Amino acid sequence: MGNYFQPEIETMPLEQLQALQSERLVEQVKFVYDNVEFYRGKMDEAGVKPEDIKGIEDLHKLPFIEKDDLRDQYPYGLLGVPLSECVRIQSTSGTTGRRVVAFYTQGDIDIWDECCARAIVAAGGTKEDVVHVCYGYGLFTGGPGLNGGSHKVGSLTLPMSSGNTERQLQFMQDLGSTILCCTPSYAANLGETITEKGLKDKIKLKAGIFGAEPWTEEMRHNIEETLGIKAYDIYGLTEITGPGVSFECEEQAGMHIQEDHFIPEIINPETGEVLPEGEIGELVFSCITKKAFPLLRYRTRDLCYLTRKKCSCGRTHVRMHKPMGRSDDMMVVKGVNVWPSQIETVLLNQGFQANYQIVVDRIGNNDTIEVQVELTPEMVEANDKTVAAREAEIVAGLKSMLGIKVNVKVVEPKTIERSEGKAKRVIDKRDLYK
Ligand code: DLL
Repeated sequence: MGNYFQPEIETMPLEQLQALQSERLVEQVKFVYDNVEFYRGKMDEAGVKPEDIKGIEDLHKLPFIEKDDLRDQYPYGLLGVPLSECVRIQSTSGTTGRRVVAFYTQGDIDIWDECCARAIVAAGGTKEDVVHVCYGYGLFTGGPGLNGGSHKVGSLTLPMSSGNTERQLQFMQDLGSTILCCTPSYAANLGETITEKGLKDKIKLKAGIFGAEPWTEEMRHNIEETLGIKAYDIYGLTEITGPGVSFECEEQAGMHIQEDHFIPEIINPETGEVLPEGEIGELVFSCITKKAFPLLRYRTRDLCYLTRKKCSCGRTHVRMHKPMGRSDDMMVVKGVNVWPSQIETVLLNQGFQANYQIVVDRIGNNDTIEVQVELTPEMVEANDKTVAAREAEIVAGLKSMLGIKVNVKVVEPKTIERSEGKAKRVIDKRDLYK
């Protein structure tokens, strides 16, 4: 049997859960129709009135919301409450051109904390634990989310944020951290350093809650082995709330979605048709309790499938398989969401043409990203800058656009292989979606 933060909700019989979802959905649809002009417009355009939505069986009638809608409505167009009711914003990682700003009321923060608390308790957390959070703090949701969840559980929270491995390890030993929260690649890094320094006997970690990027079962085994812990997956996205939209229980067999707050659907990404349980497609979420940023039928672009097979932990909430790919070309590199179009924008702004290639790899536990771009014939003729100077300019442009260091190689014209069909601009050697 499982460890629960709120057993009455987490193990609620399906029929009761669906009745609760229906009630909340009906209320939420009316709320967004009345309070968000953009939604009213979308629903009117689709010919759907709030009274047409009588329960979850009518969810499919609502129009989808896409990332481009969020961009077009930046920053306030999707607010469901007056700005004075909002107490926080969070934002997606390092993506200037595609930045999404999500707003929270205090009630929304409470819901988010509750979801993260459920994840921590599912990983065995209690008020006796020391929760070591080295997800980034700030606009990124990782740090604030797990921090809030840990407070709610009553654990001692170490708000370490990311980086400075020496200090992480020192605090881990001195303060007896028992639950580690960070990206799986950073956990693997910590594991490697702990092994190198022979510190395994000096740390007390028992569990880790890792997410924000794709990771494989091999990585899980490696992390569990080097850190001597049980490693739990956690999923979420800024638009929906941040981490805690779903999380693993002790069965480590898919992530339970917090269905009392978020209704999931799986759709065919080409046609938008809702797919039956078990089929792989794009994950879509409707937020039925949040008020400041109440997205309905938001297309995540993450590909996976859902299962309602009974889980022996006792939770009745549906499980999602870990993301198996994307229906767009977003990559998560060093924990940061990166779109090839952002890289192209930087290159074109600096006078290059779209003859480039992006190579993503993982050396040890660290992601690397290299951009190769051809000089244009005009640049060769003008001969007014060295290749090194051009490379430095692109590195700086990409750092400012993405927030991460990208290696850049400027090459001679016509040296990057031309494709006969759709250009293959991205080579991702990591093979993380398995
Ligand atoms: O990454 C929220 C988060 C923080 C989740 C900490 C878990 C832990 P965003 O920066 O908005 O939010 O990125 C969301 O990251 O659509 C997925 O593509 C990817 N992602 C998040 N969690 C996982 C996971 C946070 N466990 C995007 N496995 C999502 C695979 C994940 N991909």
